[in-house]
Amino acid sequence: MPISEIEVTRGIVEGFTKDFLDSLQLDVAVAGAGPAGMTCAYFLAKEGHKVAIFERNLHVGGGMWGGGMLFPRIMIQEEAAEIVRGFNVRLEPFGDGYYVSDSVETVSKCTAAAVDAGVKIWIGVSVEDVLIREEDRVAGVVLNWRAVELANLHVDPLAMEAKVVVDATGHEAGIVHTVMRKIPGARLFTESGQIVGEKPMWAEVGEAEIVDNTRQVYPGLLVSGMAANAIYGSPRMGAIFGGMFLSGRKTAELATELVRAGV
Ligand code: 48F
Repeated sequence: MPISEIEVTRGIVEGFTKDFLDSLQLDVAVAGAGPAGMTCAYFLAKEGHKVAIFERNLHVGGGMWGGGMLFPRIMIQEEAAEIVRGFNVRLEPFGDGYYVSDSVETVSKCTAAAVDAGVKIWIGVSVEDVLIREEDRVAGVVLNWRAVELANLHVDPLAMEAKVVVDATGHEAGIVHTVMRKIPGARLFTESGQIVGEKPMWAEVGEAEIVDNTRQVYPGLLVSGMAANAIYGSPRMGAIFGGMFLSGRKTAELATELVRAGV
């Protein structure tokens, strides 16, 4: 039975519109579909939360695809292995307490797990700003097409409400930077109240500190993955990824607490 172009168009627009409208009021909005954002969203969806990820690229996976210097392998430590195994990723033991996995397999399977758990992933969509409500609480995401940004077109964004917003934008920590730029005198829940900034590579320290750095950094706004280290002044760690998965899982736990507390 042939299908007309108009029916193809209707199917796509109706499907998109239904899901988009359904996402207008989220429990948790995650900016960035790297390992941290994806893991966070997966655990939240498994708990029954309404969660969406907004990824400005056309592809998900963030810095994971390219492994180390384009060798498509990533290193994962024992502490994070159970999370990655939960995505059905095959892990090759390496030395004492470490594993190597195929980065393409890891991205694909963790994406599949998140989608199966109920996460909605919007690609080509940038979080360009946040919604702010009483007492400067972050209360949602302001969205635009990445293509609009790249073309430098003056097009107003749309918005979705969320009880909690997660900055999982990696090294940029773009959502926290936006909050600091747009709210005069804003103070983060860091010691100085300011963004400390990412330190040069030191894998051992970066991995040791990332879970502790995974916190609510501003009312209604959590930092996850490399964004957490970038805000709290910890080192980067290169192609070892266990901390990203562990940070993602902790972010889900913190977000769950905030959603339950009705923040
Ligand atoms: O960079 P990314 O993979 O962050 P992560 O989950 O993991 C970091 C590791 O990949 C690696 C590392 C390992 O030791 O250091 O760097 O913390 O994923 C971040 C994603 O966020 C997207 C970006 O395209 C990437 O896919 N992103 C960044 N800014 C925005 C955004 C934005 N404003 N709106 C939507 N997506």
